[in-house]
Amino acid sequence: LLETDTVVVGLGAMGAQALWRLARSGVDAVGVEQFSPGHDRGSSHGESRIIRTAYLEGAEYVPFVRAAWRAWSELEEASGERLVLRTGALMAGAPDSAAVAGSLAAARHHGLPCELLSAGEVRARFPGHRLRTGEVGVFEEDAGVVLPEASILAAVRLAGAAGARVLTGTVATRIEPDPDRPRVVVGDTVIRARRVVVTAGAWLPSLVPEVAGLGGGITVERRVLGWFRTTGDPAAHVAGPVFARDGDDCTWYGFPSLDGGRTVKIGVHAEAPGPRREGAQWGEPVDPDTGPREPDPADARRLGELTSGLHGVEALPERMASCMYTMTSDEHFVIGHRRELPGLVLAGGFSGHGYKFASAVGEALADLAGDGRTDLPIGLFDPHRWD
Ligand code: PYC
Repeated sequence: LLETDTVVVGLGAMGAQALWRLARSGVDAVGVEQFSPGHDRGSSHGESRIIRTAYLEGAEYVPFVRAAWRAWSELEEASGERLVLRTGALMAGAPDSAAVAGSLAAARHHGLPCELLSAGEVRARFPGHRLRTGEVGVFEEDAGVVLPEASILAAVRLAGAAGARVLTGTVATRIEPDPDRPRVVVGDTVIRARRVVVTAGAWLPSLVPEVAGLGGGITVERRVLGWFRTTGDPAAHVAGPVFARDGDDCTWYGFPSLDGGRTVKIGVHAEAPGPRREGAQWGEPVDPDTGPREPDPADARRLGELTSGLHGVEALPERMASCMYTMTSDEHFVIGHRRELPGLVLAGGFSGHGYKFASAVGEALADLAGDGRTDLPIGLFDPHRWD
C-alpha cells in the first residue's frame, strides 16, 4: 500500500502538466504511466501540435487558449526549454467553411487581429500553399507549434525535481472512487490518496467505465499523420504557418517543416459528413491496445491526395504515424468532477483538439485536486453538462 496526497493516472499531455503543477505547489504526488513519458501509443506524440487563438471550434474557448499561452510560458521558463514556436496560422477553405467562418467569428468576438486573404494573396504570401479559386485564408499571428514529447518530458522532469514520484511501465488496472481516500490499483500495489486525477487519454473509457457513456458515448478513433519530403526550394516550408484547411471531403492540417525544410507533416483531422470513402477508414472506433493502429498503403494514398493543396511536396509520405482521438459527442472536453465518482478529478475526451490546452488543463486539474475549484474558464467542459 502506497499513501500519497494525489495520484495522477496517465502522464501524457494533460497528466504530465498536472503532476508538475501539483509537485511545484508542494503537494505530495505520484504519477503513474503505463509506458514511458513521451511514448507514441496514445495522443501525445508526433513532434508537433497546433496552438492558435481565434478558435474556430467556438469563441468560448478563447479565454482558455489565452490561459494556455500563459501557462506554456511558465513551463518554458521553469524548464529553460523552447517548447512553443510562434509561426502564425493559416485557416483556409470556402468562405463559409468552419475553418474560415469559425476563426473569423472568434476573432470578431474577442477583437483578435486576423487577416482575410484571397487565394492569390495566400499563394503570394505562403508559397507552400495552393488554394483553389474561391477559397480564402485567414491568417493569425498568435499561433504556432507546441512540441508535445518535449513538453511532456520537461513537465515530468520538473515534477520529479519538485518531489513527485513517477512510476513508469506500470498499468493502472482499477480506480476505486471514495470521497475520502480513493484508490488506484497498479499491479499488486494499491495507491491510496486524497484525490485521484485521471488523465488516461484513450484509456479513460475502459479505466473509468462510468464515463464511457457520457453524452451518448466517449469513443476512441484512430487518425494517421504523415511526413512528406519537400521538393524544390524548401524555404517556403521552413517559414510557413501551421494550418488547417477545410476541403471537400475532410478537414486537414499541417505544420511548417521542423527539420530544416526536408519534410512537412500533415494529417486529417475530420472527415466531412456524408458517405464514407473507400480505403482508409478514419473515424472508426478502435481499441487503443489492440488497434488496428499501424498506418497502411491506403492511409498513405489518402494522405498523399491532400498534397495537391500544397506546393513543392511529394505525393507519398516518407513515414507515417497513427494517433488516438478520444471523442465526445459534442467535441468539447470533459474536465472536472462527477458526483457518482467521489474523489476523482477527470480530464478526457479532448476530441482531437486538446493538446494546445494541456498547460492550462494541468493547472486546472491541480486546482481541482486541491480545494475542488479553479478560476480557469472550464465551464464548457463540465462532466455533468449532458445530465
Ligand atoms: O486543434 O489545431 C488543432 C488540431 C490540428 C489537428 C488536430 N487538431
